[in-house]
Amino acid sequence: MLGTRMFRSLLKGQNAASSSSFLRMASTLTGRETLAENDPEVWDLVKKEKARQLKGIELIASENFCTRAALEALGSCLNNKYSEGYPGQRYYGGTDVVDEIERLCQNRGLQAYRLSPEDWGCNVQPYSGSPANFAVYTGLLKPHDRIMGLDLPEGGHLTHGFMTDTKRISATSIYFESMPYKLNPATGCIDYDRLHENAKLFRPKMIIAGASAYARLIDYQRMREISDDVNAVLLADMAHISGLVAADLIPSPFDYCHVITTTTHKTLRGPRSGLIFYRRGVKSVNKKTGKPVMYDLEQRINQALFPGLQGGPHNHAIAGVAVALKQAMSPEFKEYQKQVLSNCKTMAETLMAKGFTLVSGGTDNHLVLVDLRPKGLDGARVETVCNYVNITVNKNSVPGDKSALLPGGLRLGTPALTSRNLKNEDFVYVVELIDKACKIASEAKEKSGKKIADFKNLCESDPGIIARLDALRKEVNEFSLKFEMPGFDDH
Ligand code: DSN
Repeated sequence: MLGTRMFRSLLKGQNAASSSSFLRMASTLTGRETLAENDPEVWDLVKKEKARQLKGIELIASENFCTRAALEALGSCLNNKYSEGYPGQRYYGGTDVVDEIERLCQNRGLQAYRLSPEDWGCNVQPYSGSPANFAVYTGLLKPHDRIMGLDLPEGGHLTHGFMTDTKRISATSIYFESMPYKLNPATGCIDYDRLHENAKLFRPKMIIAGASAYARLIDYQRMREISDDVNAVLLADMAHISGLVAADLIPSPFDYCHVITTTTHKTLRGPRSGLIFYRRGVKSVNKKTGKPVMYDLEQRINQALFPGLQGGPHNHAIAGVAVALKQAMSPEFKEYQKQVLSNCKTMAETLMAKGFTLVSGGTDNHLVLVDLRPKGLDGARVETVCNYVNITVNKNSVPGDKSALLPGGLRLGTPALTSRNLKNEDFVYVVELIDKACKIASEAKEKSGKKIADFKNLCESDPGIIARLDALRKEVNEFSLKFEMPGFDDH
């Protein structure tokens, strides 16, 4: 953990490793040199990024600050080991230890979500969420089978089948036929009735329940009813909310879905990786014979992942995920996730009190989606101003947007700052800072006109705007540096 003190020493020490030590080490490399000694250029960039994270306000809803313990596993000798295959069935020697690690991670994955190994299995090898999703599609679908996912501009994810009128963008829309489902424009929530109607016409083989910019809870029971009605597999991509599900604070996709994927670095707060959970055991009973019909998801998904799509598992990431999953079973983690939700409610209420419009009118999870259009603003301009003042956010499309390049919304999440121990009153102040950034954006827009390029130029050249940006950045930095950050002291 570190705050202002370490930040100052980071800034002072930025060029500490001399070029002569670099040359000496380069000619007699033992492999035991520090990064600072061996590659000061990369070391300085790492420290620069650490300083950016420390002095900034991190509001990207999918980001978090991984713990030091999990990062230690990630930076360990486990990086060195090849182990294609699965525990007990590898293509290389020397895999006894990584077998233990992978089994430990699998078991912790099941425990963290309160699953029995008779009913569920867990593949811990996906390199991240997109490869996890693609492995599920590859294992369970034939090329050109049909899928339905929440449309990307309405809060879905690229890998849920995104395509435009003119182009198939995601490989999931190239290799499979995708039809999106949408939000109800009146409520900003998923339109389950329309999804059901369209599913009956489109007859998808798979329906995907999951989102990357949706502030409400998903009705998995309803989605399962729709999936059963059209005989589709129900996949939940819980990447954004997997920490909240582990903490048992929101409805669990495990109650209704056949397969569940997740990344491990968002609300779950582990290193970057992915997990796939699949049902196993008895699927149904054959009415004629009375014999049990078993799920066949395990073999199909495991084979699709390896050897179908991936090579050697990232054993260092798997170990880091195991550490994060153990943390996710602790009472502290539950308290952390409660605070993530509470902070998000405070952020939503404070934004609305300041006249901001939220898609769906609020939040039930870790993020809010702000519709900036009623304020005469857009996500691109506000993101630009926020960037100048070290508030990290992302522009996001909101329902009804015409342009993907100039979307009307802003996505804001609480997981990362809550890991720095910000509480409700701190989020009231964070909203003050966002509001100030929006006011600067409004003024700069008025002065610069329609083009976003002119807006950026003005932010870099207008003395009045620059002075306001500088003042706000100072306020942001002074506030952020009060809070410690998980991870290593200096990198
Ligand atoms: N890039 C992630 C997000 O920001 O939601 C999704 O993969």
